[in-house]
Amino acid sequence: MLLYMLIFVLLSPGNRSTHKAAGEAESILIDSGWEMRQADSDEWYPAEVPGCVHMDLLKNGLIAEPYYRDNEEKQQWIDKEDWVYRTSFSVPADMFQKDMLELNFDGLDTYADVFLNGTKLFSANNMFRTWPVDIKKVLAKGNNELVVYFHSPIKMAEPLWDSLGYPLPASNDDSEMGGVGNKKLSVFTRKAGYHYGWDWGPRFVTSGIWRPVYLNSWNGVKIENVQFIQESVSIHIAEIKSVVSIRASRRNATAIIISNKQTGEIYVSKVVRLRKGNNQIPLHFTISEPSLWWSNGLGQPHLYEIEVKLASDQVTLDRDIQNIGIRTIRLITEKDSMGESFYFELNGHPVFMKGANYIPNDVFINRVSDEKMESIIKAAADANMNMLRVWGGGIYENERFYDLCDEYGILIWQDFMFACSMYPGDYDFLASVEAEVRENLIRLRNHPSIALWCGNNELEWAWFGWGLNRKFKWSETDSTRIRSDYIRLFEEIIPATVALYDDRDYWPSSPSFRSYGPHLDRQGDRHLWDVWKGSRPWTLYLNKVPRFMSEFGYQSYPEMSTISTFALPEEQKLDSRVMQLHQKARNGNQRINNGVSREFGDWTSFPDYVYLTQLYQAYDVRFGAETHRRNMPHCMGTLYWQLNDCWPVASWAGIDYEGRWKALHYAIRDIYKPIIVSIVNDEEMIKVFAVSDLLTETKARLSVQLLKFNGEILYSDSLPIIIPQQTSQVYFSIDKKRLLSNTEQDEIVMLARLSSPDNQTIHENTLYFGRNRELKLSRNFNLKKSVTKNKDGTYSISLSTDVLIRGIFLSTPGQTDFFSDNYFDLIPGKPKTIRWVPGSGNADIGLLTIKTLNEVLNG
Ligand code: BMA
Repeated sequence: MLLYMLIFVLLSPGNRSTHKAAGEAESILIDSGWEMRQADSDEWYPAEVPGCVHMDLLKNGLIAEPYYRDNEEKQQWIDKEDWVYRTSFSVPADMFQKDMLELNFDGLDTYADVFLNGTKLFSANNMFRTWPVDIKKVLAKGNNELVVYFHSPIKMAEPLWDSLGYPLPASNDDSEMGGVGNKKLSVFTRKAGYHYGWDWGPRFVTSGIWRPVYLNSWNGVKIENVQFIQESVSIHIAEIKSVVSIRASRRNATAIIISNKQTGEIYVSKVVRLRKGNNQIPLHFTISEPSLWWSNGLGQPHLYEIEVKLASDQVTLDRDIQNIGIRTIRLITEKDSMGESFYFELNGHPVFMKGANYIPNDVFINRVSDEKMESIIKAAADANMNMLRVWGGGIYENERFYDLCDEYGILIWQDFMFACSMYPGDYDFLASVEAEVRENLIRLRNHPSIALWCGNNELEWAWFGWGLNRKFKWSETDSTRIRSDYIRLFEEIIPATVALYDDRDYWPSSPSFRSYGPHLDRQGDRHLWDVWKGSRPWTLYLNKVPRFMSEFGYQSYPEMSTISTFALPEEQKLDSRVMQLHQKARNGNQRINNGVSREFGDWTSFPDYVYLTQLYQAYDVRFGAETHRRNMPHCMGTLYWQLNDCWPVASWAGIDYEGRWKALHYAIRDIYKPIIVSIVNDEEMIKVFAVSDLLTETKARLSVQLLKFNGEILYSDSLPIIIPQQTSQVYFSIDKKRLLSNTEQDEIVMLARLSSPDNQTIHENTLYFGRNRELKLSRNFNLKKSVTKNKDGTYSISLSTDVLIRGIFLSTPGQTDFFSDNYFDLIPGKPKTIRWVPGSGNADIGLLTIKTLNEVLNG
């Protein structure tokens, strides 16, 4: 048995310390020497903690890569087994003498019995909770054996399902794949919903020690957590009330010193008397002339590094360091002329939210490296997003995620972890949820990025809009019970817990309309799925503009290089079994095909099809987001479904599992710019809007042109404009008949450009007059390409053309290669230079290929 210990800072769930001094509380990370076995086998294998059963089986060569081909089907046995983990450790003598010795499991997934030296410490049953336990009496001076026994999550939930007496809906729980028939077991277990399968995710109901295990020791006092409540914030002064929660092993007097780590300034220092047990000490301080925290696009997300120190006679006893942002954030829902508002106000300013819904980056959460996490958040920021919604079927993310959002200025709409299902309401379940909510509030509440707590994903909508009563044929008693369980959880317990531990707003469900009927677009937030599920053209977004769009989207396939990671060449076709296993949405391919063929007509090869699905998705979602932005301030936010993927699959994501940007992510980056120009093809008029999210007015020049695909200019105009802050207005309109007389509509494009007084492009946009398949996109173009290598190792690819080319898609086989722009149109007379950043793997500019819509449509 290996023995390895790492002494480092105290890191309990409420704390993010980075320092340790003599005399302080200490922590040992218990991450070494772990082994695992199947419960009914004697054979032990090396294991990784944090980690999970599937990844340990993979690393030991006992299963193949779960995402490859049809391995998902072959690995369903794993969740029906019990698994055992063990390690051993010893404790330094000085630590052994301390007053308090605690083991802390930051996360156990999910049904686990924990034993130390043969004594059972506790049983866990909620993946989202932490499990601190006093081990002073059980700890041995020499070797200590720690064992964690995981019960099968399937076997544990089955009796609960069997005894409930009525079915609870969980439409995404792929119980059939799991081999348990119609038993939707996910709702009984406080575990990530998407582990049971989703309409973009596989089913792997894993088990494991998914977050770190620590041995914490301390004498006298320990900081449990610190809350920073911003009582008032202005550009002159921030008044902050901190509440320091301290545990004391005996009565004593301690100094609490709160200071700024960056400047050394001491904000407050006070000696307090502590009683044995828990102490809550309020301390007020002010920060004058504060640098405010702003969301991406509006300013710097300034962070203050605040240290809270406990000391006695100049000796530091414990400390806690956190990055906080000074800002106010509120959700404003007030009656107005259009119904009821729904917008976020940051530092007193309404802010239009531009973003996406976020899911975990992997089914096996510990596979997500820090680099991958950062690349996803950075990609969101690079795409001009200012909000992500952490969707309720996944997990409360790790610290790294929220730290990155703090640093990149990305606001978070945080769901609690409930999605698309109905849940039990017995005492144990509710108590478990209450503890989960409390712990996550305490862990996350100091992050400036968090803007809103939201009860769940789509439960309210499901109840009122999905005809559940009819579908499940519940008796009146059962139906009343399910509804009252819902109300108890999402309208009583969770909001009351939020109010107790944080001062942010709570929204009961996404979407929540408050009332049903013809008012859907006048109040609340909305998920609009009519375009995808109803196979309707994207122009439908024009007629259904809500106060805040928190979900809408369209599926596409990931690039061929991503498909090649899971399908053999002969399987790379739509009807192969492997491809079908990597399309989880009901009628998914049919719906993709409806859109693609309506817009582009027939396709001839699978790679062309994949490319068309991406273009379709990009054009569709971009059209929606552009519509929402034009409709501000009626609509004050647009979050499409979904930012990222958790495995390689056909999905709504804009960034695929391999990190490749789909056409959608490029398109969204463009249409989320702080200022955009937008051309609307109305009944009789063509109208050109400018939309600004900025807090100051902008002087610009608006130029419009009507061009033939061969470059001939048919119409041209330009005018100076002033775009007031945070507005959407029409600056130019022209009678359609006048503009389009004497031209064929299938060979023209309208261009609009906003430029600054020094002629820098602010934004450009185009309008075509017809579906793509109707356009006369010519194969006979002369695309000139020149490539130069830059000093920094990147390449510049300069492109120009004699006739308009749509949807230029550049690709190389390199794994993490990046193009500064892609899937764009190239207009005669407007050359374009793209930067290529070679990545890992087979990065070679000589292998560059170019696909165009002009060729694919004329294939
Ligand atoms: C939304 C989400 C997810 C789902 C997506 C696509 O309603 O909340 O549950 O994956 O639709 O169907």
